[in-house]
Amino acid sequence: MDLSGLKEQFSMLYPEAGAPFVCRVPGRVNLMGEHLDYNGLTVLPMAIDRAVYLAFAPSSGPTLRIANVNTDFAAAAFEVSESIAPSPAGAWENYAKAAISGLNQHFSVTEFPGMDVLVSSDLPPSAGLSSSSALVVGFAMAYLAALGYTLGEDISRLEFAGVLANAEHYVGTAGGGMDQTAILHGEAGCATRINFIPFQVELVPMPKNVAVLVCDSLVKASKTGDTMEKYNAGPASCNLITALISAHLKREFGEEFSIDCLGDLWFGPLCFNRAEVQALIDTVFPEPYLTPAEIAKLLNMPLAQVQEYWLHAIPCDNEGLPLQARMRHVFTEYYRVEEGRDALLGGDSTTFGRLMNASHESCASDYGISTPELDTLCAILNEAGSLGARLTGAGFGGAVVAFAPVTQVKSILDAVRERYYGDFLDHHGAASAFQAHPSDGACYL
Ligand code: NG1
Repeated sequence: MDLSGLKEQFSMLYPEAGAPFVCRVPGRVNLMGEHLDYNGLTVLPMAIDRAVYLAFAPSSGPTLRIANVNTDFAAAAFEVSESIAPSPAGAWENYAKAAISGLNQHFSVTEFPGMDVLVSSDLPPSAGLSSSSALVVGFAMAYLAALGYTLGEDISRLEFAGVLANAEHYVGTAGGGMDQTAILHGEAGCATRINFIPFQVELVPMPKNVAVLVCDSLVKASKTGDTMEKYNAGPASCNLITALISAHLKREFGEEFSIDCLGDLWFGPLCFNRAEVQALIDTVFPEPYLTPAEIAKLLNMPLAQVQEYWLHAIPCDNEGLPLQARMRHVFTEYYRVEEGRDALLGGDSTTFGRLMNASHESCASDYGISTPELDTLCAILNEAGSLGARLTGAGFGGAVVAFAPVTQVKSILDAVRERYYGDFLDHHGAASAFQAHPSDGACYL
């Protein structure tokens, strides 16, 4: 990134502003643990060497002006206040509004500083590499500085990540805290194993003999409209599964036995082991599907209430809701994260690759978040010599991640360029397949 060029552009755009500060906020690729974070279950992503850069300077009034070097994202301005109304869904300034609203609330801000910001990025948007969370973290870092607070002193990186994970719900997605945490805690050469109950980060050194490849399917997974609804069906299904398990636990063991999220099965007061969780799942979900009427009966609730709480957000076909498969994904994926972490620590990239393939299969068959393009990319990567490949991030488009022997990076990327971008898509997408290096987390430069 040409930082002096970015600063010059900033000064031309905002001639009355002072010399800008700059922060670098990386994207992340998730290596293992998809759709687990909002369940309070462990994930294993890494921050990458592609990032969003923000040049920013505080201004005197309470106005925030933002612009992007990429003119697909139109310049915008809004007043900072106690309650900032969102722009229409999909507008990129909502990420700034999300970050600022979150910090205003966290710090109980009453005097609102303004700010001028220019954004530049080499992180592909809507590719499952967390460009949206990188923006939220970046705007928050800039606003934190405008408020006169210091990251790491006035608020820890972990607390900051937690505040911003909730703040991002402002844009309408019901995501967990994986992205913001990975982006803020990355370290060169390491993956980050993120635990949510309790909230903590473990750095896991990556094996030296393996390269991480990222290939964008070029099917945009921007979380607006349709894709946001598809994404939010995941958290809604898991909330419903949680309610059904809670109802069962209460019936079996008494009123005090309930869980708030699926992670509580392992990490809450119950502290179940693998066999106990498996037995519970087999009991509560003996059949692949549950109809709305069966759900209402199990929850001892009127159907209308079940509809209002959960079903409006979850697509349901004639057979009912495939809750058994959704739960199977959460269960098996959680153990793949733990086995994957051990494999990385042991330098066993072959085992990790095998787990990646199993994870992709589970995301596709049990969680229903893959696409023909993502499946094709994974197949091409494996046929070309990868150790394993899987979709990464929310799914429904976006990118896949693969492990490759370091000696085969070029031949594998060439195969993807020829067979996926060439034959399959008939598109010039050479720059969309690249090696990603585990990198440091967000920082002020
Ligand atoms: P991406 O791939 O950045 O859209 C989303 C969620 C994560 C997580 C993953 C699936 C947001 C901001 N991010 O990530 O919390 O649930 O999907 O593992 O909602």
